Amino acid sequence: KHKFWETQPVGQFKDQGDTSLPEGPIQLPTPVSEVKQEPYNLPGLYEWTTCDIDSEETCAEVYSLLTNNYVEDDENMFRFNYSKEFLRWALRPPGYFKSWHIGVRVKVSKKLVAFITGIPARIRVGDVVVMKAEINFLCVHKKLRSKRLAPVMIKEVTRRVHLENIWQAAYTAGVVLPTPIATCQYWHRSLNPKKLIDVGFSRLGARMTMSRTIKLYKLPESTVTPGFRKMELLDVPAVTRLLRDYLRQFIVAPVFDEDDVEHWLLPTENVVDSYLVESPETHEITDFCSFYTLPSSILGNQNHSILKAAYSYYNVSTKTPLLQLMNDALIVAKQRDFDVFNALDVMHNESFLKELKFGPGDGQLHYYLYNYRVKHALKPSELGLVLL
Ligand code: NHW
Ligand code: EN5
Repeated sequence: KHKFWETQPVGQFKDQGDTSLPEGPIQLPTPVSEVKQEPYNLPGLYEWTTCDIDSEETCAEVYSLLTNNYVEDDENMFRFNYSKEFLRWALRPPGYFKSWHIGVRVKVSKKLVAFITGIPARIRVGDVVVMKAEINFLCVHKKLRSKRLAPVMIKEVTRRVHLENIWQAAYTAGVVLPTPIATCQYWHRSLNPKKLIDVGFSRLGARMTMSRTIKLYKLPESTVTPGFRKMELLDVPAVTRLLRDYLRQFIVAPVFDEDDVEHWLLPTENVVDSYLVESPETHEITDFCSFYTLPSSILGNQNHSILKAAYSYYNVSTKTPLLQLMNDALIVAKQRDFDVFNALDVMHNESFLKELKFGPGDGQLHYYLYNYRVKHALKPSELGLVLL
């Protein structure tokens, strides 16, 4: 059934429930000198390219490939529209490898037709911290689908990750593959219900009118928590401590140092927003919340072409109740003109989703590890990791 995935060091469906298999790496590392030195072969019309995302021209080519060919919902009404600034942010974290930004071009025309990326990350699984690659932005042009290009791209990124002496990876997907370590649910909080209904993102509830719906989702004009403010560069040490302490409780979570926090959480216009609560008395940083900006193209609507979505990222509450903190996050997202606020049921998110009027979406997100077996699938609330 999975001709490619059956050959890979990942948990297999047939082994599910076999508790005799040990937790940990499935294949042992080999010396880097023994890693295949040449790229995998592509079908003859295509060639590999390493994408220099710093180059405005290359970044624009990647942007246009993804904008036209990346992930859609199951009814093909919306397609992710990651911005160029977002792609630069997502692909250039501390210690990134340019060689992990891999494209495929048509030899004659040089047109970019496929893409896959890795970035390095330290991730803890249980008590074990491993350097991993996070794999994302796998995309094959719509006209080249089902030609088994994806397996070659996955093997090539694996080879280039191995060349850096890294032997594990983490990735998420909307499709079921062998085999998820966890399956999460997307939840959506309407901020602009009229537009969401107009474009088919949501529907009028039973016995609901448009004006009752608008009233239902109405939010205060300004945030309510005293000391709630945008994160600044000076906050990086305090936020790092807060986040590291918080993430220790989850079975799978990233291990962030100050450089990671500066990169991933310091606000970047139209990419990532972070807010914190500074105690008006002690000036202690007690709480933190963040979201990233990922619009979707609206396919075939007369009136609207972009859905502006915020995605919950990392949130930490020690003093302010999480419910109140996230309500303030919704308020700032509304102020900044987002149409919808999305969240997964990871970490402690379940504790606020229903009360803050999020509703379950029609999409799921499956989490995977490459070359690392876990004994049992995890609950979403045991995950402390959010991938972009
Ligand atoms: S998930 C988003 C993936 N991208 C999209 O959905 C965009 C729209 N779709 C496409 O571009 C986030 C194509 O449909 C793609 C497949 C390219 C998805 N992950 O070429 P063929 C990520 O980027 C398997 C993994 O004929 P295609 C995470 C499929 O099961 N495998 O298909 C990426 C089949 O194998 P099987 C996927 O439709 C993680 C084979 O591909 C997959 O033309 C990557 C068919 O290939 C997916 N999302 O192209 C893994 N979708 O065994 C990283 C399909 O079942 C692993 N397939 O026969 C770790 C590597 C690093 C290790 C380091 C130690
Ligand atoms: C890797 N980093 O299906 C990412 N989105 O629910 C790749 N549905 O937006 C993995 N179908 O439910 C991507 N509205 C996997 C996700 C792919 C995209 C996807 C889903 C997630 C989504 C929307 C629109 C559905 C349109 C028709 C949805 C309902 C909202 C409603 C608001 C009011 C309260 C109830 C829910």
